[in-house]
Formats: sequence, structure tokens, C-alpha cells
Amino acid sequence: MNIEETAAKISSMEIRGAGKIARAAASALKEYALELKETDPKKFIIALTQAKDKLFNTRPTAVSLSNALSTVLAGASGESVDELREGVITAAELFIKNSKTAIEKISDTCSGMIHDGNTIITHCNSTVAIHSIIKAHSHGKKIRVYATETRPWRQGFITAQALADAGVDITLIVDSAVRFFMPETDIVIVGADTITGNGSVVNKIGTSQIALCAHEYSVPVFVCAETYKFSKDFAKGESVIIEERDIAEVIEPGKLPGVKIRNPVFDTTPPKYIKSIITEIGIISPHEVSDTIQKMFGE
Ligand code: RI2
Repeated sequence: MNIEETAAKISSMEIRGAGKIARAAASALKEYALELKETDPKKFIIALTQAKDKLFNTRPTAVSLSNALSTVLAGASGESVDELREGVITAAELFIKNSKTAIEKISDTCSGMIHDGNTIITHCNSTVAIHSIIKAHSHGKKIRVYATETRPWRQGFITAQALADAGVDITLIVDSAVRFFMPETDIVIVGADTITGNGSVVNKIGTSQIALCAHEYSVPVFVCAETYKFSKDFAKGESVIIEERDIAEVIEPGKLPGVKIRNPVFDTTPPKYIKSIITEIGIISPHEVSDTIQKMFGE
């Protein structure tokens, strides 16, 4: 896939999920570097940067995308085009490998935090959250899962089917049923698109309502997040740009004359509603995120 194809697939959400878009973008930039015929090193970098920008401009909220692209481009060091190309390829391959290893490490940790007999609510479709639940199930723990439908895209269908295929006791519920099922829930497990310096979690729209409801019932909220979802640029969740997508995803345009429709697809959960952020480098409480970001980015 070339840059345009990958960008189009990320924009249209044919490729979706914070981790998957990061890996797809890294891979596209690698392929681009491989095929780029430019012989002048400066022009080579300019072309790569333009390709990076095209990929970056597809979805504004998930920092996983910009972190992946920056990591890959940072690999372009050296004097010659060959060195620059080699650096980009190595950085992209390493990013993809590390991101997959991170999923395994996080799911090892998170599955250990799921106990026999637990009932779990999950929201949207997080690769790492699903991996964690399946791992706990494969360890013989008897668990029940409620997966929210996740309007408007209904990514909950994908989650529910993946869990059913793995043999997990899974029930699909509509988003507004979360409070109905919270009294019988032990833990909430979700993924993340961006985590800001103050420990806020930006994730699929509706996550903050679930977290608020979990707080009401003293149910811990675990966020499974690879560290490349940590943002060095945003100190607070409220500052993150929230993507608003086409209203046609919500309802057929014109179906309700005179009615305004809006379609924000992420929201921000404040740190006080999050128990733990489970990363590949360990379990972090929201108030430890700032230190972690400083260590990661040296700022
Ligand atoms: P993983 C998704 O965004 C959801 O918000 C999900 O929780 C998050 O990415 C993380 O996904 P979208 O692309 O990286 O469906 O854990 O809008 O797979």
C-alpha cells in the first residue's frame, strides 16, 4: 500500500484502532522510503516529511499515530540517501516489533489482574484489552464480559465476536445499558488513543460516562495502553483535539429536518476516574504519567 492508500484507509476507518493505525502508518512510511527514487538527501527528507504529514492528517486524536510517525522519521539519520533509507526502515520495523511485544506484555500483566469469577465491561474495540481478556480466559479463569455496542461505528460487534470466537462468555449491550449492568461488574477494561501528562485518558466516545458510572459503584477502571499512546505535547486531556466525523455515520443526512447532528468520536476521562494504566513498562497510576513521559521523552 502506498501513502495515499494507507492515508485513505485510515481516514475512512477501514484501518482503525490506535495501535493498528500507528503500525499501518509506520509500515507505509517504510515502504515509501524503500521505493523513493530521490537521490538528494535533503529532498529525500522533504519527501518523507510530506508523506508523514499526509498520514498524520488522517485522524487528529490518537497520539499513537504521530508518535509512530515521529519515531520512524527520527530514524532518518546519516549523510547519504542509503543511510537515511536504511535508518527509516530499521526504525519502522523496530516500532512495529516493539508495539506487538507491548501488546503481549500488557496482556500478560492485565490478565493477571482479572480474577476468577470476574465480570468485566469493555468498550469499543481495543486490541490490547481483548488480548488481555482472552489471555485471562485461556488461563482457565471463569469470566463474563459485557461489550458495549459503541455507536455509531458499532466496534463492539467486532469485540464481542472476537471474544465469542475465543470461547469467552460475552454479552453485547447497548451503550446506554452500562449503568444497568455496573452493579454486577468487577472491573472495566478499555484501551486508549491518547494519554496526557495529567493522566487523562482520551478514548472512544462514551468511555468517560462508563468511568463515571464505574466510580459511582467503586468499580476500578483499567486502561491498557502502550506507552507510545502517551503524549508529550498535551499536559491535559481537555487540550487534545477531538475528532468529529461525518454525521452520516450517525444517521442518514436529512432524515430529521431541522435537527442538528454532531458526531464527536472520542472523549476525555479525568485521572480521578482511572485506577491503573497498564503499559508494557509496568502498571502506572494516572498521577505517575507525567514522570513517565519525562523519562520517555527526556523533557
Ligand atoms: P487499540 C480505537 O479508536 C478505540 O478508541 C480503542 O479504544 C482505541 O482505538 C485503542 O485501540 P478507533 O480507531 O490500540 O476505533 O487498543 O476510533 O487496538
